[in-house]
This record gives sequence, C-alpha cells and structure tokens, in this order.
Amino acid sequence: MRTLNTLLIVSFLLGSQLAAQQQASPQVNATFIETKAQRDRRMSWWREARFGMFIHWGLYAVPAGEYNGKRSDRIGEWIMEWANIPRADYEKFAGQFNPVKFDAKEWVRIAKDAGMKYIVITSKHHDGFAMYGSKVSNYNIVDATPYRRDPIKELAAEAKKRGLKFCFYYSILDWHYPAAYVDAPGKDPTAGNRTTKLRPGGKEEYVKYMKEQLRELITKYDPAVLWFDGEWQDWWTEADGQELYHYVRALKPDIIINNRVGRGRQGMQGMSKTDQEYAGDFGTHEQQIPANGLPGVDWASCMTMNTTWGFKFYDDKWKSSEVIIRNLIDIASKGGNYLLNVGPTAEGLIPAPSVERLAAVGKWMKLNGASIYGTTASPFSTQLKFGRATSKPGLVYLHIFDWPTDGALRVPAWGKTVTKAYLLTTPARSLRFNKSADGVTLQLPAQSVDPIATVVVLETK
Ligand code: H79
Repeated sequence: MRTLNTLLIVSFLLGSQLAAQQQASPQVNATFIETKAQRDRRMSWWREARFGMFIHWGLYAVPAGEYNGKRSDRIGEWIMEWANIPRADYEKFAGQFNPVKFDAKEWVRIAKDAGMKYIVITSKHHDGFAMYGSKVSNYNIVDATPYRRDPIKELAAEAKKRGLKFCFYYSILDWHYPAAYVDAPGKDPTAGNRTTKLRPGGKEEYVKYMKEQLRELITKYDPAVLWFDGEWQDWWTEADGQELYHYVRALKPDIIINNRVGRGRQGMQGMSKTDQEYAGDFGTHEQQIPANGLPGVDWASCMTMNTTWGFKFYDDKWKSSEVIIRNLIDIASKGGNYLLNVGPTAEGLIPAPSVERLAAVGKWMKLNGASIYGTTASPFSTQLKFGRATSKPGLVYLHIFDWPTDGALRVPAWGKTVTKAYLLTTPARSLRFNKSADGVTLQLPAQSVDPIATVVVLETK
C-alpha cells in the first residue's frame, strides 16, 4: 500500500515520460505505474470470471417506463430524459420507492446459480439518485424514501459471503446535481438530457462531490470494480478521467476501472481508441459483441435480456435462453466477459422472465462451465462454421451450435496436435478422430447432446 502510494505520487510527477515509456507495452496502463505482472495479478479474477450480473436499479423503476400515460421504446432509466421530467417532479418518485420485497440473499442466489462470478450494481445512475446511504447528499435511498434502509450494504455483504465479487456502476452524467442544467430546444432545463452543461464554477464543485461519493462507495462497500458511464459530456475531459482513475486507484490500489472513466471509448463499440493511451483497464461494448476475437485485450460486453436496463413493465421483447447462452459462449470465444443485466422492480424483485433465463444459463454452466471460466479466446484464425471455441493451456473447447448431419465434425488446423477428444460431459468416452493436412475430423454421436451448445474437449500438445 505504502509503496503503491509512493509510486502514485511519482507517477504524477513523471506522467509524460512514463506515457512514452509505456507505449511500447500495451499491457501497462499508462495512467498508473504497474508492471505487466502486477497488472496480470490485479486483473486475474476478472479474466477468469467471464460472466457477471449487471443490476440497473433506481427511482426509474417507479414509473417503470410510463409517465403521464406516455410510454416509449426508449430505455427505462432514461425516462427523465425522454419524458422531459423536471427535477422537482422526478424527485417525487423517491416518496414512492419502497422495495419491501428486496431480498439480498435471493438476488445473490439468482446470480450465483446462473454461474455469475460478480455483480455490478448502479450506485448512482444519470438521474443522480444514490441507491446507498450517502452522507454527501440527501438524495439517496436512506434519506429520501420510505424504505429508509440501505439495500446495497446487505447486497455487498451477501455477495462477498457467497464468493461473488461486488462492484459498482457510477454515472459521471448527473441530471440532479444543482450546478447541472439542460440547454436544448423543447427541454425543461432541469430534465434529463443526453448532455448537460455546468454553471460557472460548477465543475470543480461537482468533481469534489463525485470524489466524496466515490470515497464513500470504496471505503464502505469495498467494490472490486468501478464501472463508470455518462462520460461523454463536453465538460468531461480525458485529463479529468485520468485524474479520477488515479484517485480511485489510490483509495483501493487493486480495484479495476472501466474505460468510460475517461474519453477513450469508441461509442457503443466500447474499445479504447488507439491514438494515445487512455485511462481505464477494460473496454466496454454496449448491446453488441465484436465480430472477431480480441485476444490479449481486456473487454466486456454488457447486454440486456429484453430491451431496457431499468425496469419497464411492458417490455416483453425477451431474448431466448438459447440466445443468451450462445452470447456468453460467443463473448468467451472472443476473449471477453459477459455482463448480463437485470432491472429489478420498485418492490425489489428481479422480473420472473429474467430469473427463468438465468436459471437456464445456470443449468448449462453447471455442466459446461469448464469451457468458459478461466478460458482465453479461440485459437482458430477464422470463425468456426459449426459454433465457437475457447482455450486453456493444452486444451481447446469446441462449442457446437450446428450439429453435423453426418456426425463428422471438421475442425480446421491451428498448429497444435490433437491427442485426445471427448464430450465435456462424458470424459471417459473418447471420440474417434482422423487427422489430415487441413485439420482433424471428429466422429460425433448421431444426435447432439445439448441443442443449445454441446462442448467437445480437445487435448493437445
Ligand atoms: O446504463 C445503461 C444506459 O443507461 C447507458 N449505458 C448502459 C450501461 C446508456 N445507454 N445508452 N446511452 C447511455 C445513451 C448514450 C448514447 C450516446 Fe454516445 C451518447 C450516443 C452518443 C452520445 C456513446 C457515447 C456513444 C457515443 C458516445
């Protein structure tokens, strides 16, 4: 801790010199002095996890996608923006937010049974409302709602007890902060908007406010990740992001921070731009999966199960369990993590369609988790026709989506020799295979074992 803090101070002083030195080694985050080995150690649990639960929970669960009889195709947590709700009116949702059915044990059970290894919950979304007991502002769940309790405290404790990493989402965009206002045609100046402006002197004041909240979050709940968002404001610069990154790492040196702390991300395709070094430890794809693998880069895709992050009572456009499981496999085969969202209700319940789908994922993961956890991207140079692949030292996992009609699975060569092949669920029964110049052909059973994805293990040398 002491050495790290000393290093931190040195890093401020030597900033530019270090950036130049570290460009040669992309594994080293330019904004923090750290060797590749130190970074690998810090990132190791996150790289192994591959699968986490995103939770969008806030005051927006009260209107649940409807305001003054108006509904929208837009995302639920943005209702203050798309329904043009003035701050003073939006605040009234706090008086109706009473999640008496919230049960930390149940939420953590749902995540754990799905095979998820971490939870990222909204501590504060764009609406500015703190879902934890904050001393910095009264606009929080303990002081402003009839619930008068801090659900985050229970959730953090329960997650840790059950071996899940507990993490926070935190929005830099804040529609409630007094110095922030909207300057857009047809918009109430205190409503939500894609961008806000800050009154003169407001930025310094707001950065101080964010830092105080982040200090609370880190010292009270000890999160493993800070997942920033809403950073695309004109008033937020990459230098601000770097400064905030340093601040958070100084409070907890082994914390992991996404690239939305600064201005690095390339839109919804969330990898960091490459014209310079940007703050942040991993890229953040939103509602999309990259077409090709990104081996050796840390990234995650966050996705919803229906079309909203925050609860909307009428959104019934649910993805099937098959799509969700195959997304998890697809992402792992490209070397990323899948951060899958749930949007609990204002009563504190995770919607039943989400719970059902997570149970299906868990059923698949219980049998096939070895092909996901701790794996790295597919070793093949092209995408497999029949499905996807992941790898571990000496092993390749083939995820078969489309079962070959003749039972013969053609696997292209990738420079390793296959010594043994078997279905992951029946390791004692070897599969026959023939080697040829362009790969191996495996003889599979006539029928698929799991129509969503059957996993074949290849042992290699
Ligand atoms: O919290 C959820 C959403 O509320 C939030 N991110 C997820 C995790 C979010 N989703 N959509 N948006 C925020 C809208 C932002 C869209 C854009 Fe942009 C901002 C489009 C243009 C500016 C993103 C940032 C793409 C380019 C810059």
